[in-house]
Amino acid sequence: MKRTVYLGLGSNLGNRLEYLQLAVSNLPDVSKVSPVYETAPVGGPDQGPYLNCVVQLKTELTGQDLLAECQKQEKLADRIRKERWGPRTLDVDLLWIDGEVIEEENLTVPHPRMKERGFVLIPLRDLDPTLVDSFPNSQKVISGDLDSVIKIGTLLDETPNGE
Ligand code: GSY
Repeated sequence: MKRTVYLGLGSNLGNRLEYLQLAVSNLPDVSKVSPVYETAPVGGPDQGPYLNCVVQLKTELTGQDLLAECQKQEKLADRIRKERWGPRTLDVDLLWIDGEVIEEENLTVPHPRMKERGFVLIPLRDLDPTLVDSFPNSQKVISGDLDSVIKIGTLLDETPNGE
C-alpha cells in the first residue's frame, strides 16, 4: 500500500538550488514539493545559510529503501562533508512515513529533531498543515524561527501530473 512520506532537503555549499533541483528530479514517487526557503544554519560551526525544502512521496518503499534513496541522492550531489553538522552540498533527511515509528540501528523515524526545526516545519506546513498542527509546540517553534526562514521561490515541477 502506498504511504505518504516526507523528506527534508538542505544545501549550503556550491549551487544550492541546483542540488535541490537535482534531488527532486531523481527521487522516486515524488507527489509534491514545497517552496524553497533560505534559512539560517542551526548548530555546527560558522557556516553559510541553507536552502531548504520538503518533498512528499506517495510510495510503497520501506524505511530502509527510503534511507538508501536519501543516501543515494547525497552521493549523487558529490557530498563533501568534513565536519559533523558542517556545510554540505546536499542533505536528505527521512522525516516521516505516515506516522510509522522506526527505531533501528541506522534509522530513526519520525526524524528525532524535525519537530524542533523551523526550517523543516515551515516547508512541511506548506504541504500538510494538519500534520504540523498536530505536533505539540509547532506554532511556537514556527513563530520563533519566522525571521530566519525566508521563502525564495519554487523548484521546477518534475512530478508526472504536476500535482
Ligand atoms: O539537518 C539538515 C542539515 N542542517 C541544516 C539545514 O538543512 N538547514 C539549516 N538551516 N540548518 C541546518 N543545520 C544542519 S546540521
